[in-house]
Formats: sequence, C-alpha cells, structure tokens
Amino acid sequence: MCEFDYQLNLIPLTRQELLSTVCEKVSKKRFKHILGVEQAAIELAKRYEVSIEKASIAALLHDYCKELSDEQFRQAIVDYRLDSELLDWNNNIWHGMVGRFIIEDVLDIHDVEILHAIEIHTTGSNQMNLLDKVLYVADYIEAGRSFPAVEAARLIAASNLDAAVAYETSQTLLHLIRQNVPIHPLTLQTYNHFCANMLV
Ligand code: DGI
Ligand code: FE
Ligand code: FE
Repeated sequence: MCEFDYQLNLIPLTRQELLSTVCEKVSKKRFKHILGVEQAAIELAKRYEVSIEKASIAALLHDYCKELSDEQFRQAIVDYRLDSELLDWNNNIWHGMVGRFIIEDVLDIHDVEILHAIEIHTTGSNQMNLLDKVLYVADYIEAGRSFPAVEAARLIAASNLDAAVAYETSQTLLHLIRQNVPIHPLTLQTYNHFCANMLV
C-alpha cells in the first residue's frame, strides 16, 4: 500500500483519517477493493497526468455508501430533493449518484471534481474529464478483480484511457444485457459516446 500525506487541503481530513473513516463504513472485503482502486487510480493518474491527490480521494470514497440500506438511499433522495426518477433504480446506481450527496453532506467534502467522479463512477457519461475516466477505469481493473476481460482491460488502460473506458463500457453492457437488467441512460450515453464509433 502506498504511504503519503495530502498536501492540497482538498478535504478536511488527513489521508490517515480518510482511510479510518472509510474502513469503519464498509466490510473488510470492500475496503480491500477500495485500496486496490486507490492504487490503480494513482497509477493511472501518474500515467495520464491527473492530480494524484484527487485520484486518491475519489478512489477511497467511491464506494463509501455501497453498504447503506435501500431505505437510507430513498430517504436521501427525498432529503436532498434529488430527481424522483432515481427512486426507480437500486443500490448499483444509488451508491454513486446519491452517495455523492451523502459524502458531500456528512464528510464536508465539496471538491466538485472529486464529487463528480464519484457520482458517475458506475455509469460513466458522455462528458467525462480525466479524473472521471481514471476512477471509472481503476474501479474495473484494480488488482483484486479477476473476471476474464480484466487482463485485456489492464493492457488497454496502460496505453489509451479512452479505449479503456470504451472496452469497460461494452463489456459491462454485454454483462448487464445477459442479466436482463435495466440499463441506466448514462450507461447508454457512455456507450454511444465512447464505443459506438470506436468498434472495429
Ligand atoms: O461498486 P462496484 O461493484 O465496485 O462497481 P460499480 O460501481 O462500477 O458497479 C456496481 C454494479 O452496477 C455492477 O454490478 C454493475 C452495475 N451496473 C453498471 N451500470 C449499470 C449497472 N446496473 C444496472 N442495472 N444498470 C446500469 O446501467
Ligand atoms: Fe461502485
Ligand atoms: Fe468499486
């Protein structure tokens, strides 16, 4: 695990305090995943010249809300006056899209780039900046992942970040379609933007 301190005062916590805060909020298994995502995000941030601190913070917080109950998310959607269409979704979508508002409120974190990367880390969007892409891809390729497509995804991510977003999105979509689950509009938007014209 990497050891460094935050220098930029982006959040009102030291890196050690953030690690403890996240560790207390999620299971051991998920914390291990989160540390893996941080490591992958830092490597991608170095490769693609993104703020390492922002990549670290976004990665450490991206699944912070994953273990909240459906009732807590439904209440948050009402409390934060979010689009009621969000109520049609589930934890897979809520932990990022609603989690972003919970993190802002509860942890007093207001960096809009970090919050945006967390918000769309599951679905992507057609307007992803480098930090958004780094988190989206790091979540998919972190060292703990072992599904068949992951080796190809890691190779692609080392040379072309947009191609890695495209590969991940098409693989995720194929997986979701095989499961007959609803596809979020932002997932389709990501596909149309990154994949539709790149497939050869
Ligand atoms: O939270 P993680 O498991 O680390 O990863 P994630 O946030 O990228 O994805 C969480 C789950 O959400 C994963 O099982 C795939 C699923 N997912 C991604 N896009 C969509 C989706 N589920 C639905 N129903 N619709 C989507 O568009
Ligand atoms: Fe997630
Ligand atoms: Fe994750």
